[in-house]
Amino acid sequence: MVTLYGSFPAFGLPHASPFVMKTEVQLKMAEIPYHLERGAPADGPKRKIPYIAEAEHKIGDSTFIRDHIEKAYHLDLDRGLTPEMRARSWAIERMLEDHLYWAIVYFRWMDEANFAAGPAHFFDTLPRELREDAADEARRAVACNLLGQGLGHHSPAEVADLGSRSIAALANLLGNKPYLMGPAYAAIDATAFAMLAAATAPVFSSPLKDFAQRCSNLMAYQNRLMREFYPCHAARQAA
Ligand SMILES: N[C@@H](CCC(=O)N[C@@H](CS)C(=O)NCC(=O)O)C(=O)O
Repeated sequence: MVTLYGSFPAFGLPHASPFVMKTEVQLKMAEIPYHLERGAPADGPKRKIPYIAEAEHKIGDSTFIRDHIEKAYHLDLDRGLTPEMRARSWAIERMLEDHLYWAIVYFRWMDEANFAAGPAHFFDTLPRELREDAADEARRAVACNLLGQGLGHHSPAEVADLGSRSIAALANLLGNKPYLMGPAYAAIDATAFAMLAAATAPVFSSPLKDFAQRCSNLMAYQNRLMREFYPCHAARQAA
């Protein structure tokens, strides 16, 4: 049995981490039974979540986890896709994971109100006198990561502009198809769904969320995938 070490419901989403949501949706697409545990990045082989454990092995990074499940269970989440569609999927995945994700992180962590409404609560279980320092230290580490990645050097308006270009590209790539590659879902839909859900998470306000919410095809797609893969969460949201 696969154990998925991941995050927890937060920010009005099934998971705080879009990478955990991507992997969980890919496990559901693959119809592989799994057990979900809360994981600490420091315990993972890549010092990030998600990671999975199966028998003696621990595998980290959502892309390598997908590779592992496809090989171990002899399946292909992109079956039926042409080489050109697979190449397009990879390009979309990199845009979402290595670009849009960081714009989402920027607005979650660097915006005062969003930080207070979201990431600051990661430290709620610490003794009261330690919380503020721990939150400040984590925030400084995220600011450093954003500088290393590059987006941290830009103003909020510039990050909003760049991130919105990725969302607009995704909206145009989806067009009026049910899924990114056509009538049936493929692995890339797990990433796109998870990143869109993260960009529009209920507890945050951001220009990315405003932009995404104006893309009606993306919102219909996100809501459909939420009903398909997280029916209980979708029903709670609708109530
Ligand atoms: N490339 C990784 C990215 C995973 C990732 O960035 N996870 C974040 C949570 S969304 C994390 O563990 N951050 C904690 C840290 O960097 O200390 C993947 O695809 O799994």
